[in-house]
Amino acid sequence: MTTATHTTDDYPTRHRSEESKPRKHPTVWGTAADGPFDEAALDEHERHGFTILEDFITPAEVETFTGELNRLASDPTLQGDERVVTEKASGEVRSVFQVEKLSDPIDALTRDPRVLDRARQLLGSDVYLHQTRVNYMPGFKGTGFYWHSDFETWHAEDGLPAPRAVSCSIALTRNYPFNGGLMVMPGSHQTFVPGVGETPENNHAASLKEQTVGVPSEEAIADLARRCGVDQFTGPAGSALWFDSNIMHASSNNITPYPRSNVFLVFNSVENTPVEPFAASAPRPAHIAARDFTPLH
Ligand code: 6CS
Ligand code: FE
Repeated sequence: MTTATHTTDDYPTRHRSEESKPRKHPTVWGTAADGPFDEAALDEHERHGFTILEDFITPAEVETFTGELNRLASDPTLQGDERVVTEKASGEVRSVFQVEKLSDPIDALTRDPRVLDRARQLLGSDVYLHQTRVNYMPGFKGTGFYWHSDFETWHAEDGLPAPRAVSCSIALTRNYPFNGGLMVMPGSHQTFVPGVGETPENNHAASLKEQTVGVPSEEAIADLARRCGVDQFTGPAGSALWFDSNIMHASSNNITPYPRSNVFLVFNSVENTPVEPFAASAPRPAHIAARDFTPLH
């Protein structure tokens, strides 16, 4: 592991402390001169912790990526593959991780200037993929994701020192308020909320199906909701949500006939590579937490 560029007491973690702490790092590390976001957009992103861009990819690209998701979900050679996570109850495909290694079109998307230039600008450096996944959120039986901060997990279980990572979620189906559209608490990324409880061995085997460890207390969620409110990422297929690694977010179950399928690309700064996990006894597997820090070009 590389040496930490940040001290270990920047963010308390799980069993050591349940007390929320103010964020100690910027949200936006670059400037308007570094990429496509202008100054106003960067200010908004710093303040709210997320940015929604409609028509981010074309309808033809939506069709291509949808075809890739359907191919991955039905590929018999991926049955039982550790990168495929199924729904606890229905057994339907819930997520597929490390998709850039399973789909050339998605691999090309991670290097597309529309995506890569924005990730570099927000993180103020070269970037690599910490994690990629597609979430299917199938109709009728798609189960949601309880309130959490991604960074809390990526700090505690993957060893990321600081919240210098950003996710780009691209909608491949219309995201409605009622089919599991991602809820975010605007501004909540400025507060670090440690998860509650010890981290079991191989927690990811359960947490990627239903996260119960590493989630904040109901008091912390209620306090953040009181201070920040709740907003929601809705919009047509082709829209993109850029969200800070530490923003509190969640999605509800989907009992409608309309799937909510998104591609998630998680970029981490090459100056924020993982050290030893801050709570788990061992790092998670490479298909969830990349070990290849080669900058994307
Ligand atoms: O543990 C993780 O890395 C994953 N879990 C959630 C609920 N969101 C981020 C990520 O996909
Ligand atoms: Fe998440």
